[in-house]
Amino acid sequence: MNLLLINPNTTASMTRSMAEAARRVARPDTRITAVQPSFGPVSIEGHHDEVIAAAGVLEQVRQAGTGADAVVLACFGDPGLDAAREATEAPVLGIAEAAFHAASFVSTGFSVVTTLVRTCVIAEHLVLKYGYERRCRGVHGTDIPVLALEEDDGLACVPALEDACRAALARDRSGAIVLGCGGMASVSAELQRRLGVPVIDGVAAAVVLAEALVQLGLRTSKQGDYATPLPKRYLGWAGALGW
Ligand code: 2AL
Repeated sequence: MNLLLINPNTTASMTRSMAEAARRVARPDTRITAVQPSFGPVSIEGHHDEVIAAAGVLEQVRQAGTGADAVVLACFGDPGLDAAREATEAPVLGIAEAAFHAASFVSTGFSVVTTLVRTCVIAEHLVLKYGYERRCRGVHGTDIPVLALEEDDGLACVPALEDACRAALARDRSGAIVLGCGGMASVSAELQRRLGVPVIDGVAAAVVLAEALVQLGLRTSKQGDYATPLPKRYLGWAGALGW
C-alpha cells in the first residue's frame, strides 16, 4: 500500500525523523511518502499556527490525488483532519486520535505529555471532540519548544520528558503515556524503557492503524459530512484548493 505521511509543519528534518519512525513499524510492503506543506509555520504551537498548517495539509492531500491508500497527519493537534477526510476517500488518521485509541487498548487511563503549556488546551479540546474524557486523565505541558526536539534526535529533551511523564503518571494515576508531539517519535522507545509503562508515539500508532484500516478494506465514508467538498471558486492564494 501507499501511505502518505504529512508533517503539517514545514521543518523538513522533522519530516525525515517522522518517516524513520514510520518505517520502523510499517510492513515491509508499505511504501511511505513523507512530505510537508510548501508554506506555513516551521512548528505548530498554537491556534494561529494550526489554521495555516491545516491549509498546508489540504495542499498536500490535493497534490497526492488518488495516489495514497491512506494518509497520516503527523501533528498532535490533528490540523485539518476533518477537511482532509472530505478531500479524499482514503482513510485519514491524525496522530492524536490514533494515539488515544492505541493507549486505550493497553490502559484504562492515560496521560498526555506535550510541548508548550499553551498547547495543552489544543489537546484537551481533541480529547473532548473524540470522546476520550473518560480515558484521558490529564494533559501536561513541559514548555519544551517543538524545534528543540530536533536537536540531538531529541536526546537532550529525554530527562525533562522523563520527569514530566513520571509526575503525570503519579498525579493522574494513569497507566500509559501519550506523547503529545509528532517530533517526539524518536524518543518514545527510550522513554518506554525508562518508565516501564506503555509510551505511545502517535506517528507509529497512526501508521499501523492506517495499515489495519486498508487491510480491512475500510475507506472514508462519503455519506454525510465527509462527502467531497461542494464545487465552488476559492479566491486569492487559496485558488488551487477550491473544488
Ligand atoms: C506539534 C506537533 O506534533 N508538531 C508540531 O509542529 N507541533 N504539537 C505540539 N503539541 O507541539
